[in-house]
Amino acid sequence: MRVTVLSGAGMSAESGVPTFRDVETGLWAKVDPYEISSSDGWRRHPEKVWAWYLWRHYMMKSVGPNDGHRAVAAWQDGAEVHVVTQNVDDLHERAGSGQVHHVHGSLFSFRCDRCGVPYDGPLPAMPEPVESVDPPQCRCGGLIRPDVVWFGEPLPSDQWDRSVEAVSRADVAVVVGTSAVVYPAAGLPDLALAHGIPVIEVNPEETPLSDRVTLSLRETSATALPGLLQRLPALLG
Ligand code: BV8
Ligand code: ZN
Repeated sequence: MRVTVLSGAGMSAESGVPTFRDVETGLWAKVDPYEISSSDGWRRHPEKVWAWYLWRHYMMKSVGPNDGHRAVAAWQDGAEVHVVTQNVDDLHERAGSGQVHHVHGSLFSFRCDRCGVPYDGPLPAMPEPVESVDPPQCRCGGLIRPDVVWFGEPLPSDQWDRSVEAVSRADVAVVVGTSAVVYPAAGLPDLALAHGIPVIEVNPEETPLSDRVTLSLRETSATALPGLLQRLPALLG
């Protein structure tokens, strides 16, 4: 069986990683996640954007995959599993998933925002979150940025193409922990439905997808995913 998982920030919530929505209440209440994750935000105040990403990069060292990530990795024992994730963390990989497509990039690689050369130089230590840190400079005079996709930027075509293929070839798609508002990623469940592929949503809250998917489970990812594949025949009838 071919399973394609479409995951968002809710997948990492039970690992202690704030979602974009939590960000409005938690640690970063005073920043607008949509503004700080945009190319305009980077142009306006790169030091604030750099501090946010550096903190999120460091925070990943203190968290680990949860039962949801581990369940998706375990599904590989009996199925062909592709993970298409909007998340920039590495928790799916750390849980053991082999086919992970990051449509919005990653916190773990950096590049120059002018000449594009990859940066693997030293990163300043960040024991606790600070509001502003000057990003390193490239020899060309450009600034070092995270390899994430900001609002207003195109998605990496190789990751996107592999994601569209993984959705189009799936026997079932499982959409987990996403508010389904950011395009084009939010259009992938509809692509599955258009191919007649059953789509199961796992989210404790309703989303714009909920009334379109085959089945919407009001459960958290760490609760629903461990037994989900075994439940599929009964759930899909
Ligand atoms: C592009 C990376 C074109 C950085 C992110 C007007 C209309 C339509 C579209 C647009 C428009 N204006 C602009 C656009 C396009 C725009 C867009 O869609 N905007 C939206 C806001 C309307 N999209 C773009 O700009 C994209 N690029 O279109 O380029 C182009 C083409 C050619 C040339 C130039 C340009 C780029 C979008 C990528 C932005 N980058 N992330 C980073 O991570 O820092 S987006 C970021 O937010 C995430 O990656 C994710 O995609 C998005 C939403 O986050 P979610 O993952 O859904 O998480 P969220 O917090 O929102 O929700 C959590 C969910 O989990 C909730 O539903 C909650 O109930 C649930 N949950 C909570 N706990 C649990 C749980 N679920 C399960 N278990 C739990 N325990
Ligand atoms: Zn450069």
